[in-house]
Amino acid sequence: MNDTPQGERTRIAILGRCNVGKSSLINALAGQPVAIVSPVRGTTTDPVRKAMEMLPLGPVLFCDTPGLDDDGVLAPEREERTLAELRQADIALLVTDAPTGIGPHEEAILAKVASLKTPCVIACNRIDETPPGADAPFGGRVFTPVSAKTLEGIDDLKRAIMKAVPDEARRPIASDLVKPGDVVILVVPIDSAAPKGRLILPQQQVIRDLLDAGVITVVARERELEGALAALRTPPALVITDSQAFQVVSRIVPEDVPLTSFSILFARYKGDLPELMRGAKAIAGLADGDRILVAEGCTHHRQGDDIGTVKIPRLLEAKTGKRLRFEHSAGMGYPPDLSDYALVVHCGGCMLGRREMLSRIAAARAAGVPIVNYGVLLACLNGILGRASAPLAGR
Ligand SMILES: Nc1nc2c(ncn2[C@@H]2O[C@H](COP(=O)(O)OP(=O)(O)OP(=O)(O)O)[C@@H](O)[C@H]2O)c(=O)[nH]1
Ligand SMILES: [Mg+2]
Repeated sequence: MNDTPQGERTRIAILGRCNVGKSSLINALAGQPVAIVSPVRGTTTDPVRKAMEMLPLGPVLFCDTPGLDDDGVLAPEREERTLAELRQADIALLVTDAPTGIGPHEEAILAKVASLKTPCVIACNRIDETPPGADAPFGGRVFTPVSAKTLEGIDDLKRAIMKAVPDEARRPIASDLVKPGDVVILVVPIDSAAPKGRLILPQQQVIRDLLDAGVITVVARERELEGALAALRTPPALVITDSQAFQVVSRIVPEDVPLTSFSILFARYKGDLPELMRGAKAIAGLADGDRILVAEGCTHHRQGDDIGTVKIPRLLEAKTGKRLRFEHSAGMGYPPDLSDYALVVHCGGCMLGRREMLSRIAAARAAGVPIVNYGVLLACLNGILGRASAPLAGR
């Protein structure tokens, strides 16, 4: 259960004045002490993330943020970090109390949340001390009365959060490409790179997505693919393969059967596939000395033939025949100014939420810089992008 990567979790940013009970509410929602609580104002000094399972919503990532102080100001760098969390959040949870309701600080937060178009849930905490009367200053806004101390209203707050989760956060991965009752074949090579005794997360997610939609899923290695096709009375509605096996699979699957890859499905699920495909077209126009940004969403341990620092630069130079200048960014260190780059190559973003991926893609577009991700770039360089993206055209 703790294996869900951050990028797959519904992100909830908790905002509000100092000492209003934000950290206490996270603990109450989690049912365990995960955040530090104290009567000292300004206890939470930096955003703190906590992953948890909130049934029936599933995996969520709470981000506790420092409160605005009495003047409504934060040290600029702290404010920037809080805003960065808010930009990534699927939902904002604004915490206040009955005496204050929606005061100037809350208004300022709501204005920011509204400008980001983030759904917002308002909690009125400390109802054990001050229950909100009919005249509580909430300006007609809907709020959930709670007490992080007595836990009154916590279940209502969970329901309110659940209702606010945008449909966008529950996007299909492959199920919208087929109909209930259709048969889909997944081609999963079992080689030395496959983890022992299990499937990798994207494969599990696709199977779950198809099962939820009533789609019949057949899983086979590439060696058994011909047998799987022969065993079906009618051709499958779709074949999804690991990209590594695409060439082999492409020769086996008849031309009139739609074929795509896990990476292309996830490029769409996570980002903006048409924009990433436009980005791939820019590869052909690269020139000597062009600056290329290779951006990754996490700071993982790099192995000898690391994809971002070794494989992709090598492949791009080999395919274009140009001397390119590569620069790298990791984690949240995505450069604010992209305008000097000829191309941005981004990782699949498994540690980033879709909102963050889309905002990175939008930043590149705004700077007039083409952007592509690993999956689409590799599909393009291997000459399979056309067939692999055809089943997703217009979706
Ligand atoms: N009576 C009562 N006290 C509460 C409630 N929620 C929080 N508190 C208390 O209020 C104080 C501040 O709570 P925190 O959860 O640390 O508040 P915070 O908003 O995270 O504060 P900062 O991190 O400083 O911004 C603590 O002493 C809590 O025990 C509540 O519902 N009722
Ligand atoms: Mg706190």
